[in-house]
Amino acid sequence: NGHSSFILWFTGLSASGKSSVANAFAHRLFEDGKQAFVLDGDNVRHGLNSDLGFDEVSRKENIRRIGEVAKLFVEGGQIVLTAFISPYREDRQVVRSLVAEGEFIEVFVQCSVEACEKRDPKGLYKKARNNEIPNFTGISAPYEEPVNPEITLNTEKYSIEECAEQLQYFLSEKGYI
Ligand code: GGZ
Repeated sequence: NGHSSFILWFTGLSASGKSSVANAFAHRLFEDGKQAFVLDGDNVRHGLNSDLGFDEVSRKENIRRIGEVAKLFVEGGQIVLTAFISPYREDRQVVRSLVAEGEFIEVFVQCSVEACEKRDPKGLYKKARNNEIPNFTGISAPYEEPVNPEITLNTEKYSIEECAEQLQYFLSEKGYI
């Protein structure tokens, strides 16, 4: 469909697997000789957005800035993958509207709160249950599921590699890669 640079916008709960699938897919692109860049909490929340917390206003600003950065990547001809909870539908819609039609691909990383809480790789759900972390997504702050994501990847049913494979298949079917 003519788009060689685009945003793969992963959205989902903490511990749903957003960064893992994004990195697995970026690796596949690299092996196909395609350059891609992953933006996630590790390289954005500790740097550019280190002034932001997790209240609603901060999350909106977090997503707004990431959207603008992602747009710059697209203008620079890159494939950019973003892995942030991005819990508000409206904020994801704002990012979608920053780029041309077809250049924003919403990837819903689906996984129930129960399963994420069971994984709890950083012990954050436990802390949230003990009221040690306020406004925790899925526990004490909302997550608005996408209504019409371009693709849904279910990490409860499928492995990280299977999800990366499903994404690869989808994008090649649609002519993106
Ligand atoms: C949700 C939180 C919170 C709260 C810290 N709620 O599993 P992680 O650790 O590595 O991913 C989560 C990350 C979420 O940051 P995002 O920038 O993706 O969020 S948003 O898009 O909503 O702005 C989690 C950690 O930060 N974390 N406190 N209260 N996740």
